[in-house]
Amino acid sequence: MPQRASNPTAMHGPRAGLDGAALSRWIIDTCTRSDADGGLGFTAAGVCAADAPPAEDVAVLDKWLKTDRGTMDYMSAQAAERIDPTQVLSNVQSVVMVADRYASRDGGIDATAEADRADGLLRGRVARYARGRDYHATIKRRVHRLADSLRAAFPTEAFRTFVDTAPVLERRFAQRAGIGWLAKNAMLIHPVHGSYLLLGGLFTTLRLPEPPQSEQPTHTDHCGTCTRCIDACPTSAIAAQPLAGAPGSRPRIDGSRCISYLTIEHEGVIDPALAERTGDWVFGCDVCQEVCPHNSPRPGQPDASVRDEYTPQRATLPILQMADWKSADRSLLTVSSMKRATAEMFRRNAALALASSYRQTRDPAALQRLRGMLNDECAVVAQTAAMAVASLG
Ligand code: B12
Ligand code: SF4
Ligand code: SF4
Repeated sequence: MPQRASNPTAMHGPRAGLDGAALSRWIIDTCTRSDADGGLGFTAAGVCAADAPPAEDVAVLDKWLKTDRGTMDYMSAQAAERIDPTQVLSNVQSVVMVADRYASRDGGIDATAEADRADGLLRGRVARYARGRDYHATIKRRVHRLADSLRAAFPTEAFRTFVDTAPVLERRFAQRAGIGWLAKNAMLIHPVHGSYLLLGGLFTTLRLPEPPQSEQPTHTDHCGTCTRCIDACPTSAIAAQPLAGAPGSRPRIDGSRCISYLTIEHEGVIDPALAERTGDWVFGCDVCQEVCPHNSPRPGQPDASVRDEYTPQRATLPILQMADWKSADRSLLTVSSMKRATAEMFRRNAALALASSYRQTRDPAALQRLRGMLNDECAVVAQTAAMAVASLG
């Protein structure tokens, strides 16, 4: 059942004099209480010290920035801030991390996308996180409410909120704050809620003690010997080879091979060896989460709710039409995080999805449309179409 976001009961700030562990508890309780009960309706929340990452994490980030970041130059531009939270907020002491669940456990059975296909149009899939309203706005609005109420109670303290919007290692802080463990597919996984979680939080100069282990447990790694995500990743982006010298057996993600990067972040022509493996994904990719046993249904265990804002509006996009998209067509997507990709990127992604569709179905409409893209006004799209046609032999 979706959780209702409308007509929330007014949220009350912390009572005067509240501090220490009691204040941390008030924050966690307020974040996770439902909107109807005057809370912020997050699936999970936690607090931790705003410490710098340990040396092994810095080594992983360093290696990632050197070899795995592709064209994500914004990541290296703010590397120093990512490993030193005081550069993001001066004198920061603590972090509040929150997580919103955006999809239910479905064991990889994508019923919403399947339902879309009933109209017979050729369709490409959108990753689950981008199917509803833009999570940046959804999470930020509620983290701002928390910051406002704390600011009113502690006017001399400073607060800085973030949802992908500041150079913060969000997964690491979410793990430190007891929300889950960092898994082999790089995702932060909650032992009960799985990995279909989006993160946000705030830095503050307030000192918030971490609640005792009984209330905010540190989750151990529940990946064990499983390698499903590594085996299933279509582009082998999850490097089976762990980083030399790093402790444990965790692999790292080569961001430059990830379909999420290729379809959303990368603006140029995609390496042909990878382009043939993007399948029907036209915005993001969920394969390493679909195969993860922690996202499978658990018979007899009720599934936590997903907020109304994440109700899918577009689980798929019609690729024959998308092949013609101009900037104005993206206005369809302004309330979703899909607005991040340009019209040219959508046309390029449509070309790859048309080729994939033709490989699967031999539908002549897909090949005909792909050939029509050879003269696209954008050189990247035209080159992609040429490469895709050539790959079909
Ligand atoms: C850049 C980025 C991407 C890039 C690179 C992904 C990546 N794996 O790094 C691309 C575009 C590929 C991407 C894809 C996706 N992303 Co993204 N992305 C980010 C962003 C902006 C920065 C991540 C980052 O710092 N990467 C650099 C690596 C090195 O950092 P890291 O993965 O966090 O790893 C740290 C630790 O885990 C540890 N570590 C990692 N590996 C290892 C290995 C060893 C041996 C050791 C010791 C330590 C260690 O060290 C690192 C430094 O502390 C964050 C938001 C943010 N500000 O954090 C969202 C974020 C990570 N993305 C998110 C999502 C939802 C996705 C996708 C699922 C979207 C989709 N469906 O298409 C995919 C998932 C791909 C995947 N399996 O990781 C969510 C993840 C939520 C969650 N439950 O984990 C975030 C947190 C956004 C948010 N606000 O919710 N993303
Ligand atoms: S999101 Fe897709 S391409 Fe990226 S690591 Fe996961 S399975 Fe591989
Ligand atoms: S698929 Fe297996 S190895 Fe990968 S994240 Fe899930 S439990 Fe861990």
